[in-house]
Amino acid sequence: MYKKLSDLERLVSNKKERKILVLAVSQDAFSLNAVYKGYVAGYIMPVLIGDKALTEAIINENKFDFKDVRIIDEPNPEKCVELAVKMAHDDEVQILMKGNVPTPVLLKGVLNKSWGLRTNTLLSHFALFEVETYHKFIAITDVAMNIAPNLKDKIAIVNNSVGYLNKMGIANPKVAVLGAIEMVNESMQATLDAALLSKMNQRDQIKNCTIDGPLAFDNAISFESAKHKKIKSAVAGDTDLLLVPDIEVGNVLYKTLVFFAKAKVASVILGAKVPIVLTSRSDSEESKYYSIVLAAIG
Ligand code: COD
Repeated sequence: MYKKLSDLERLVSNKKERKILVLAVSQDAFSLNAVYKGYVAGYIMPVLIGDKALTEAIINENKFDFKDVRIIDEPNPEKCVELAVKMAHDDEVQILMKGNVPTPVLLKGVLNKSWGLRTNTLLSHFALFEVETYHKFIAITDVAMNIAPNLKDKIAIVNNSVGYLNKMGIANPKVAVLGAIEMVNESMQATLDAALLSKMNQRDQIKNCTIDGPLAFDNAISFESAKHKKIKSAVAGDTDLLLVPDIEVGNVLYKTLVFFAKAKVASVILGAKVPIVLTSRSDSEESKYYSIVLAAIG
């Protein structure tokens, strides 16, 4: 059973080849630092696209000893994104990472209809947490990309995350679909969607996982709470993946865990042709590094 983000290293350390990671708009000390750690650990081989002079200045200042690393000089951020996305589109790289560029610029490139990274499924955000008070990893989706997913979107979001958890060796992840309560209330859409997702899972319309919901947050993560409420569930108290009803719930939960519970987090965007590392400036260096390690599993 995996609990610590450092356990992710075990999952990639048996891979024979480094994954090629392209960093779009590479003149960013925080991203370069995480990329360098992943390079030194032997998990990735970076390609850096950005302003070459600025990128090299950061590399020299920090004494990053990159050997055989390609730096492609492109001062225009939009063009950097286009070049990086096209490399992933053309199978030249296996991971895309956002550097010193706003998220919407990167996503616009990723979603481009002719040279982007769309597949036949929705793109969604997958965040993996190490929480001191929980007995194993807990993943949460979607806290950063899909704003107000409908039932069809939620099916795609669950499938993306379950597929990734399966790749991580978690064969039949337990998925809790969150609501404010654990009863179906016809006025609460989240509880209706949760019940439908659970039934679809029972009927094998959503595979490779066990889904239950609606579950309130306490029942999802605590056996005692579930027992107290006499909830019979194969998921309650032992959840691997929390599906949140919308981006507001997800984002507040994510930040609450990080700021109040001092949780550690790694995250990737799934559903595109390659995993995308899309951390923000406020994420810790550790979080950026483990996001790269998480992406290298895919
Ligand atoms: N997966 C696949 N295709 C998508 C997705 C997706 N998740 N989202 C949009 N598309 C496609 C649409 O089908 C359409 O063809 C095209 O992209 C444009 O769609 P729009 O007009 O809905 O897209 P945008 O550009 O208005 O919005 C897409 C965003 C991902 C930018 C938007 O959903 C968004 O702003 N999400 C929240 C990002 C955010 O603020 N996160 C906070 C993070 S900390």
